[in-house]
Amino acid sequence: GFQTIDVSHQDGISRIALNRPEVMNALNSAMRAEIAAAMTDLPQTTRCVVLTGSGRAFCSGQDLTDAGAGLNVERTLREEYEPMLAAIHDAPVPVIAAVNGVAAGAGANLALAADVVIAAESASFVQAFSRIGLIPDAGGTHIIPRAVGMARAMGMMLFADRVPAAKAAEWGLIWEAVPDAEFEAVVGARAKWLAEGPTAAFMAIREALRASDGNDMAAQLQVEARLQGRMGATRDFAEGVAAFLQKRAPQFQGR
Ligand code: T3D
Repeated sequence: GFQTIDVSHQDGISRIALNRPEVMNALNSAMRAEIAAAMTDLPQTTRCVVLTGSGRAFCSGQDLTDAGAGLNVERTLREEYEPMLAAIHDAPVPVIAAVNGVAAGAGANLALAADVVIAAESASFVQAFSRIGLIPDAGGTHIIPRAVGMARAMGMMLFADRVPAAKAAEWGLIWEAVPDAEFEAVVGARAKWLAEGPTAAFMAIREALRASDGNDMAAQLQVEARLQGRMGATRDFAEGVAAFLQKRAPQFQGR
């Protein structure tokens, strides 16, 4: 069993809840290792992961009672943060970050490592790092300027303001902000959609979008042709077309 996270599997959805609510789910060594372990050891039946927080926060970032002078920050990033982030980034199924409350520091960037971020309206995103004399890590300096542009990225990082969920959605930092009362239902419906969907296509969409970062149009057309060639041979494509023609809902198997 896990000590710092709560993991459950149901109906093709694996739910991983950060579970140190007394410190707003701050990340310590154990939690980083457990998130990586849970993400790399998903059941065969899992077709969507929901990463969320217990209590009123999503994650407050590095546990600051473990930090400070003398700590080898670079080693912690390389040996503990990188494997955790890689496990999310390279997950074999879509990952939803369900941001139930504040996401600060590496906790914000942990959420942004997911494929899709859904936040409760009362949640917020804080690049808190410069308040303690650090730079944003855990991938923040890569993902944030691409999502929101340089001016907003710079402002978020220099001023360490709390960016409310609605503004994060308006800026394109996250997919959607939903009223708190509807949050669980919306996350549940989105997770069900992904868990019952064409998993191979979802993973190829992720691959194509990531490849676009360094490609011009000609190179990206090659990526699309290669990936679409693979999709054309899937059962889910055959099923999707058959279901359309028969005017019924498709039954995707994920392959
Ligand atoms: O290895 C390395 O160090 C490098 C890696 C760095 C990665 C990083 O993530 S650096 C950034 C670390 N995170 C932060 O700087 C955020 C610190 N927390 C906050 O700014 C605020 O707590 C929040 C904005 C997250 C929430 O504010 P608020 O007012 O809603 O709650 P609070 O009262 O500040 O916090 C509630 C409790 O959680 C409180 O404990 P208490 O007083 O009830 O006993 C607080 O100390 C604790 N807590 C919050 N964040 C952390 C934490 N304890 C340890 N570590 C935390 N990060």
